[in-house]
Amino acid sequence: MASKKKILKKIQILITNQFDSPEDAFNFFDKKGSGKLSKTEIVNLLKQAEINGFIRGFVSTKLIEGYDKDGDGLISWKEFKKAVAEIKD
Ligand SMILES: [Ca+2]
Repeated sequence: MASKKKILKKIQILITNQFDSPEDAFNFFDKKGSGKLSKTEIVNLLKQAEINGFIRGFVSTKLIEGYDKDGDGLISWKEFKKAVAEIKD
């Protein structure tokens, strides 16, 4: 299984290479325009980041567990921004 580090690197590359800013990436994947990313929307992000299909579900669950600070099961823009900053480190 791909390491957490490799997965986060792929996400970072996606955001850096395909979008002008993390905000652009967030808005692109927030298909419903709810201001929050659902598990399904995060799975789409992982697909775009070329994360193996077999682990996308698991990885999205782990990402939500790690970055959903208010515990609503969704990743808000604020939480996303913080996650992107942490990934960069
Ligand atoms: Ca949240």
